[in-house]
Amino acid sequence: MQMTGAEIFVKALADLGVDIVFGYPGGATIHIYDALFKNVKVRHMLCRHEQGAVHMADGYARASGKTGVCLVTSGPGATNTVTGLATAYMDSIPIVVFTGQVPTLLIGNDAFQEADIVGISRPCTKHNYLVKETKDLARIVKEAFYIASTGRPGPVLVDMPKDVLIASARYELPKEVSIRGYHPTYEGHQRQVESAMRLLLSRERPVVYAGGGVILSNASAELAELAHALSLPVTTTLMGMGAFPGSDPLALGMLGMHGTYAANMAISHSDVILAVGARFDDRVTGKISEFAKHAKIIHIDIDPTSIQKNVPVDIPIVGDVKDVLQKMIKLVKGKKEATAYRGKNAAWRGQIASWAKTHPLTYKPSKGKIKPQYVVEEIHKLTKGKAIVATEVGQNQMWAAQFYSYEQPRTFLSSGGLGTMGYGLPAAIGAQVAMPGRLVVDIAGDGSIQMNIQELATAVQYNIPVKVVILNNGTLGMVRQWQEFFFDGNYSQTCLPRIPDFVKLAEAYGAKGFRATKPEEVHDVLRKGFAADGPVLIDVITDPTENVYPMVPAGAALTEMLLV
Ligand SMILES: Cc1ncc(C[n+]2csc(CCOP(=O)(O)OP(=O)(O)O)c2C)c(N)n1
Repeated sequence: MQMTGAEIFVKALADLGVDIVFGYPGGATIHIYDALFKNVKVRHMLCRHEQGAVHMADGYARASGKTGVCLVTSGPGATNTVTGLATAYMDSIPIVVFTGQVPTLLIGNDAFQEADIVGISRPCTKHNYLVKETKDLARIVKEAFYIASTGRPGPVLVDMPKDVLIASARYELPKEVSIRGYHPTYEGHQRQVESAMRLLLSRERPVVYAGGGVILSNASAELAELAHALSLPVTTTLMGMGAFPGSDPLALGMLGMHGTYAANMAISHSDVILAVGARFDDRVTGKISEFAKHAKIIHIDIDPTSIQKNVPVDIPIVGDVKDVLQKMIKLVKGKKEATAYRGKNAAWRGQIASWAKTHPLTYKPSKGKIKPQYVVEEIHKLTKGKAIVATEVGQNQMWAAQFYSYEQPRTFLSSGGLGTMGYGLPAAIGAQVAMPGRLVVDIAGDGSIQMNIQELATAVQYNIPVKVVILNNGTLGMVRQWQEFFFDGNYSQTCLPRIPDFVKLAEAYGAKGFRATKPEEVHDVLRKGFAADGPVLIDVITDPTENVYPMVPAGAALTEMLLV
């Protein structure tokens, strides 16, 4: 049967099981919108900004493990997705962004609303396509989903010229996908796995350094099993929060610039590191020549190019984290070597426990002022640690990582790699769409929330009951903190004057607004806000002078932490 490109596109989405598309229409995609109007299978959520739409697709993907989908028009619609693409690219999140394009004949002619989005997005997508013929459309849609979700996941962009969407062709969705030169390695090499285990068991001061790859490969259960079999202390990156239960006695919390004292000391004094689905980001390593100087490094990653990229690795294992951990578990499970090893590293665990005891994550309460850490602790108490938490970027993000204990994967959604202010609210909406039964909280800063606050309108339109908690310190807190520490307190452009009345703003959008200005109000205001129906914004006026500790100054070694 002949169908238009627009109809083929929508049918392909339906046949691939896409249940929701986050998007914003325009002239180049108007035929698709007409086809969507007539298709009942694919829901469309109308966002208020294309950047919001991509972050929603991204939050949907992080919370559910499914691929998120975004649809925008050509030109400015397409360029507005770039920050969202780069955000997903840095954090290896599977999304597919579909863009409209001017008619093929006009490409390169400075046509109205033309942008070379394939060129622009090349460095921040895993792959991208310009569809040249209607007959290729269904195949390309299928390939895009395949590439986004396999191997090291990532964003894929498909650019669709208007004439391709108008012309007709037969609908043929291929059964299988095969792409020349693209064959991710899933199975870890058995002999490498064996040498890794030999190395690990020969050492006494092990640390597991777990990243977002553990979550992406759904390998949290395996990580816990291996760690428990050998009593391995586990530290996670920001992206790895929830990959290992925060309350587990073996959990050290986050490492790196704002990591715990115990995690940073353990990494610095370890003699072997098992890096699992992590990429040795500079926020994690600090001064690279000082990083884990005494340790041999085993690195498991599905992406061979991320191994040896930042640090020399002694035993590389390319493969799916889940497969490799399963192989490792097989080698030690129930074996007497495992029991012996738990004895062998006991002294080390004792040392780590004493580090954790001398410098726990803490803050000084101050009379009359609301401490942001306290707010996060209260959110944790009230949600019993079961919420899905999205964050914006800055101090709010770090406190959300430090003072909420994440017990399960896919419960902490944050822009780790790119550090995108404005990510949290749309990501929270996307997560709530994916997980309608869960409580989803966006922990926000007063600066970041203003970057995509228009998406409150989307939440209200579709009655998405996200709860936004603004840690309102009246400043661009994280930058202000750097100015205080490293620029003699020259607070250049970090004081945010004219902050809107967030409660009134929430109400103007049709959401509910609450406010706490004193410590004794925090608990009740949060309780009321979380219990209220629909989208809610809770403005908490916090101490503007509060800083995030510990802090490893940029370029310093992990042992050179500034402590409270
Ligand atoms: C889009 C974008 N612009 C600028 C920055 C640089 N930046 C990092 S943290 C920060 C301050 C964030 O302020 P706020 O949202 O109020 O959060 P707080 O640090 O006060 O919790 C800024 C400006 C960024 N990360 N992203």
